[in-house]
Amino acid sequence: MDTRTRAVTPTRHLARVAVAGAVLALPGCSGGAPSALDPAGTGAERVADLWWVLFWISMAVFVEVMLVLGWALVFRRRRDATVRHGQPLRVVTVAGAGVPLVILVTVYALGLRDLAALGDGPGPRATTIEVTGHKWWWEVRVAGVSGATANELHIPVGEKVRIRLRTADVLHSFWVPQLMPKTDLIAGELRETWLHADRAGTYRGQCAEYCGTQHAHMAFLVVAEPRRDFDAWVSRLGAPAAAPRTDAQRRGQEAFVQGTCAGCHAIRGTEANGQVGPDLSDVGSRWSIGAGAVPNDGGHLGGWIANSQTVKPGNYMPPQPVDAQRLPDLIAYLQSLT
Ligand code: HEC
Ligand SMILES: [Cu+2]
Repeated sequence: MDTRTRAVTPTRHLARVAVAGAVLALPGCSGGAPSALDPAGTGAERVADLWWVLFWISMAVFVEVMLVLGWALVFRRRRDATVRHGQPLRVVTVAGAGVPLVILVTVYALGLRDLAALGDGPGPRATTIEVTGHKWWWEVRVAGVSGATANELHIPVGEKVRIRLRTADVLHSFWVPQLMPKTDLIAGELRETWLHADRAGTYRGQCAEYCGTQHAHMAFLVVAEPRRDFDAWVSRLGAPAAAPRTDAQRRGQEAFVQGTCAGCHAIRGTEANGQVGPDLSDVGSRWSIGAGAVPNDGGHLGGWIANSQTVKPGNYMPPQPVDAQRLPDLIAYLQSLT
C-alpha cells in the first residue's frame, strides 16, 4: 500500500475518494462545485462532522448486515437440533432492537447538540447584513448603511456575522454550503441566521427553495476577507458611485438617468433611484450578470441591456427600448461603476 495515503488516515481517505468518485460520476456536477463536505466555517463544520458520523454508522450497519447474511447462507444447512432454542431470539433482540436503539439515541443527541450550536447566533453588537430575496436575485444591505448591492455580500473573516433575511415575493432559501446550512425566507417574516468563515475566500451561495423558472440562476457569492477590507466594502456601499470620466461614460450616464433604466434601478449619486431591480452602483465589479446567469463582460452586458429575456428568460426586466447608438455608451458607463 502507498505510504502517503496511509499518512492521512487511510479509512477517511478511502471514503473521501469513494464519495468524490460518486460525485464526479454525476454528469455536470464536477468542477469545483461548493460542497458541504468541504466546510470553511464553524456552522458548516458541524454539519460535515455529523454527516461523517452518519456515513460511518451506515457503513458499519451495511457490513454487519452483509456478515449476518453470509453467516446465514453458509450455515443454513446445519440449522437443526444442534442450535439451541434461545440463540436466534438473542441475536434478533441485540441486532434488531438493541443496536438500532443505541444508534438512534446517539444520533438524536448529536443532532440536538448541533442544533443548539447552530442556533447560538452572534452577540448584539455583531455586524448585521440584511438580505432580501427577489425573483431572481438577492438584494444586499448593511444595517445602518444607506446603499445596496446585489448577489454578493462580504463578511469579516473569523467573525460571526448576523444575517437578517426577508423575501420580497415568494419562498426562497439562503444557502452557503461551505459556511452554513439553509435558512428559508418566508413571506411577511423576518428570519435570522449567521455566517462565520475561518479562512478568507469566496464561497458560492444558492437559493435552495424552488421559486420559479429562474430559480437556478439565483446564485450569490460570500467574500470572506480581513476586517480592514470588509470595512472598505461597507464604506463603498455608503458612498456615491464612481463619476463618469470619459465622454462615452457621460453619454451613458445620461442615457441611463433619462431613459427607462432609472425607473427600476438606483445608482447612488445620480437621479436614478428605482427600487424594482438591483442597485447598479457597483455593477462593473460584479462577478456575474443576472445572479449567475452569465459572466460580467462587455459582450454579455450589451446582450443583457438589448434584451435580457434572451439571457435569462422570464426575469423581471422587460426588453428595453435602447437606441442602438447609445448601447456602447451604456456599456462603457456601467462597466466603469466598480
Ligand atoms: C421594469 C424594471 C426594469 C427596467 C426598466 C430596467 N431593468 Fe434592469 N433589471 C431589472 C430587474 C428586475 C433585474 C434583475 C433580473 C434578475 O437577475 O433576475 C435587472 C437587472 C439588470 C442588470 C444586471 C444586474 C446584476 O447585478 O445582475 C443590469 C446590468 C441592468 N438590469 C441594466 C438595465 C439598464 C441599462 C436598463 C435601461 C436600459 C434597465 N436595466 C432597465 C429591472 C429593470
Ligand atoms: Cu429559488
